[in-house]
Amino acid sequence: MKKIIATAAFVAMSAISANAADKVLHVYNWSDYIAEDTIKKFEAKTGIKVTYDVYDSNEVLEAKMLAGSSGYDVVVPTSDFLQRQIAAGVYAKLDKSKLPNLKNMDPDLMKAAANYDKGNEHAVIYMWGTTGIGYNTKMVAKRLGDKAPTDSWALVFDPANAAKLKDCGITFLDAPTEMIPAAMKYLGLDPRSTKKEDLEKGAAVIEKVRPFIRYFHSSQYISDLANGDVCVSVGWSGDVFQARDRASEAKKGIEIGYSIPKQGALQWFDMMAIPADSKHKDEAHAFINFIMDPQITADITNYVWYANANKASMPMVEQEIKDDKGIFPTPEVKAKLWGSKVYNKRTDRVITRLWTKIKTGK
Ligand code: SPD
Repeated sequence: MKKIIATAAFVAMSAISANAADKVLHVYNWSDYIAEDTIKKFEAKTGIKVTYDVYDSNEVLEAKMLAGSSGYDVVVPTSDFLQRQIAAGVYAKLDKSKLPNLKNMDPDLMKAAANYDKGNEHAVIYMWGTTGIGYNTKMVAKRLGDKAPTDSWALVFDPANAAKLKDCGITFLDAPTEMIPAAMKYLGLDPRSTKKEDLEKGAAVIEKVRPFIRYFHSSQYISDLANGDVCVSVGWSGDVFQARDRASEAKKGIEIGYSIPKQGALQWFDMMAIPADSKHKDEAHAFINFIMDPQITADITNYVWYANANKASMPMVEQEIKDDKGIFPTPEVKAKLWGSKVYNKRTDRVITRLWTKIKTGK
């Protein structure tokens, strides 16, 4: 009898472990965008084994999504890219009955995200931020004086300033739909304009400072700013704060600042979504729901320095982060932020052509 029970227990255990081993999830997220232990905690809680890959460009993610059969179950496009990918049928509708933690989300921010995804049917906010300027306070002051316009897009788009900063290193995001509108705003144009002539004027601003730009890249600047290898980066809020944090831990006297330029800046939402061809939709829902756990979201914000949209997580977010106006801007600054524009194919082609010319000179 004992032997039968032992055999039955063994069979049951093997079934459980075979089941757990079967449960897998493929996540594709931005680089430097999750706490060290988030995935481990999810695996321990659910028994689902996660493969976690990273990217640093919406264009790269979009190419994979439009090609299909990416193999990914959860991806994190920015709201504007999300919208046109939804229109292309890339994403599955969320089954909200599997997302009880939706109750933790900030209704105002989810309403803002609904401008890109009607009824929040396909996606949930992961983190949000702004695209501004990260700078090495001492290196910039040495070249431009104490009155350096670190609060203005003129710091990087005025050739007189950019020329003086060339030797210490200026970097731009390799993100045409963010850089060209920022240059348009510097000129006093509507950064959301889709008029060809406005986009061309913005691109011309960047072409003029092109000789002074060290590189166009969307993740390398974190370590380069932190190490003093570059002095000014147009970058994403949390990434610049990560650079600041690394610099202060290294104790080499490098101080990094982040500014949302006085003319205004882009505010964006990165959204968790499930590709329509995902083979692990239950696991994907479990992951999205897990991320919306208030403590898990707070841990991520505390690690990556990005604002989240999870109201219930706020008591667990470090005070230093909640108080930082570069992460959670004041209402006055918020009023100057603009939302990502969703470009149609024609405008997208114009932007791609202008960007290629900026980067290659052709
Ligand atoms: N390292 C994480 C960067 C996340 C940036 N999201 C992209 C926003 C694009 N507007």
